[in-house]
Amino acid sequence: MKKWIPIASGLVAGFVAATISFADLSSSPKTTEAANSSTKSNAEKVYVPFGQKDDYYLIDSGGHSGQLFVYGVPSMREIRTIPVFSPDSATGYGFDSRTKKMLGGYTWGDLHHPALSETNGDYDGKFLFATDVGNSRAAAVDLKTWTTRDIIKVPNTAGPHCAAFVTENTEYMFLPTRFAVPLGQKYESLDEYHSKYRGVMSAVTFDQNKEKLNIAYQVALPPWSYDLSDAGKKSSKDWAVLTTYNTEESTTTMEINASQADRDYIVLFNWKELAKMVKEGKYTDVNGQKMIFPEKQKGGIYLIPVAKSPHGVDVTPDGKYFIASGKLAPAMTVFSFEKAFKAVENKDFSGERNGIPILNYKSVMEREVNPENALGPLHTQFDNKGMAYTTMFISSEIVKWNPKTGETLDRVPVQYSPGHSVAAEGDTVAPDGKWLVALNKLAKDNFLSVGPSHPETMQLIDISGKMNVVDTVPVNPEPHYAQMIKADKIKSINVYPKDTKNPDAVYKKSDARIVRKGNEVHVYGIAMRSRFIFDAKAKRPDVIEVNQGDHVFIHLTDIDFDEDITHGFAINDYNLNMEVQPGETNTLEFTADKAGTFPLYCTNFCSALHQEMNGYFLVKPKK
Ligand code: CUK
Ligand code: CUA
Repeated sequence: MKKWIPIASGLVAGFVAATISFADLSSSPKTTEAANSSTKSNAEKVYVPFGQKDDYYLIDSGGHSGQLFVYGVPSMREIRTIPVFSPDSATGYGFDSRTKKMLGGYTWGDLHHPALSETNGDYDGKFLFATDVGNSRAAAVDLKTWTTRDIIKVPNTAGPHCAAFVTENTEYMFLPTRFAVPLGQKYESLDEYHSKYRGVMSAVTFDQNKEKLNIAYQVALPPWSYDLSDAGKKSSKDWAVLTTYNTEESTTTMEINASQADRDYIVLFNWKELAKMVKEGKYTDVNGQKMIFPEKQKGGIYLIPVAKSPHGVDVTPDGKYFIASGKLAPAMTVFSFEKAFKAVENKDFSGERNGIPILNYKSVMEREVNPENALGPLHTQFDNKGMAYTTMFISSEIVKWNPKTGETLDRVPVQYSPGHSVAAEGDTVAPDGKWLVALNKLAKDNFLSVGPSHPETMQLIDISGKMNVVDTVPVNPEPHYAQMIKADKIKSINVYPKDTKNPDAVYKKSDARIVRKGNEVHVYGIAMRSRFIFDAKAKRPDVIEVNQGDHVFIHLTDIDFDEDITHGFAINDYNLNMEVQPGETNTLEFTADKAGTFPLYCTNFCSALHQEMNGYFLVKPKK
């Protein structure tokens, strides 16, 4: 049993250590005997016997790895890595022409908040969205194939950290920027920050049939930093909220300067009203985007004062409240949508900033909740009874509380410093209330040492009764947020269906061929157990021969329509690698600039004769 070690520094640590002990917070039995039996029953809770499957998928953000990690719950076994914003040589992601083009030359991303698509406020298991803070992009992942299908670059903005959170029927996801920049990211002196810089929010749509992301419109919010956002639900479904910090508009030493004011704001906006403005042509064209300037186009956007430098804001499953947590203030503040709508209607304003009206705090605030000694509240999740679970970054615990009364119901220490937590079906109108996973920033002494840098951790917490931490597993950087969905909602496919309309696909061995058009060489090839066929009629069907300088397209179809028979394709010393999954057709496009003899081979173990699955790529030197 781990000791509870507060990780906070200075005064705070002393204060916490002095006032909270492990025994106060933990429900764990104290005798060794009892601890053993509790450990055993916990082990049984996470044990999924061979042949049986987990009940939930946990899809975890990979932060600055640019990837997503897929786990099973309750076993907490890692099943898969899905590359999204970074190339991945294990799958050839970013090497084949479709994904290479999609990555647009970027070799990394910072993926924070995955969001599942919703229908009527419930996860529908079709798509997952995520944003990239590092290079201002948004992505859509298809959950039939678990592959990234589209990536869009978001202009006029720099780091859409706060997303993605989708509206009730996945009409929009809102991408407010973390960093304010001049429109078009043009050069402007920081002395002009107030007048020339903006914190742009983008409203992004997704066409599920075409699998295409699109920017519907943007809003030029004041030059502040925008943090977490969430969409309304049920009676608040036309609205969305986001938190702000640095409303001080400081341009240096943010650590100090962005924490001066006692209050920052929540931005509350009605996306139906904004969409209507755009439809009526009430916008300005900025670098090809439809931009709403709130100081010119009044209505639809309001500010609500909130305890300084808030981080998270979360809408309750019933859609009645939104809860903001101040990382610097020890309180969670519950606001009422109904009261906010009334304040909007009555023009119950206490002033305005940058042309946006500020709603009267007292009129909208429901209650401030401050559990004793709970420090650093960040993000809140919910169970099936509407109870809230807030991560406490500084006091390293999860606090369960009742948003309707403010009463603290339960607390459990986690190891250590949780950022987000995620509940089963947590962002829906009907969370499951069975599991909560704490996404911890620090592992400290939890695992075998692998040097100065430690992994982050995830802890599985049984929330069906008194909170009980049943498992701790290491996870790659960085678990910012995750989604947990019932496994039976996901309809993965086992093989790609034949696509007879795809001109690059070849399903019959005798159709494999190499076509030359000037200096363009198109290989229409086949991968199967256990050989390549590039040219069915050639003396050596598994050899590709080109001239130096030729532009080469290798279209490869895996004709093993068989579960789990994926082939790889790599050309030695050409820095090229891709995979073709069962039934899939994929293309590598490159210039054969290096003359010589280069073996090519299958990188993915596919049969007893996988080692024989190879050939040659011959490049005849220029005279
Ligand atoms: S953030 Cu709050 S802990 Cu990117 Cu959601 Cu990481
Ligand atoms: Cu095909 Cu290994």
